[in-house]
Amino acid sequence: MNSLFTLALAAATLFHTALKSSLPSKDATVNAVPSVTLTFTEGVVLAQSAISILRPDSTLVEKLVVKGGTDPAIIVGTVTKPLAPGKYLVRWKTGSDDGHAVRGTYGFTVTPRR
Ligand SMILES: [Cu+2]
Repeated sequence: MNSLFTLALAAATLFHTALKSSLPSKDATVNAVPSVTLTFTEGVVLAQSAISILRPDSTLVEKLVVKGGTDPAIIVGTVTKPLAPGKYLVRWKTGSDDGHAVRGTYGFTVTPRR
């Protein structure tokens, strides 16, 4: 790989979209999770977007139906099955406007309702 190509890759990595915030947020403890909302630093490609909820051992709990909103930087996955108390992972992927795929995983915990 020549150095110019390496530089171009580094620049692309700097400028494509990144996860800015999420609901539930990373490492949050919540009573219920009706949906997962991911907000990115730039617009994302809905057709390349996927959000799943997994157990900590990566067993699939639910692959969410993902929708966009009026803000192209936000995607929302609807959780149809109530989550039992326990620890979970959100695994997401999406596409930047520049064509690069971005992905990530973060954890959250569901506690019993009082
Ligand atoms: Cu990029």
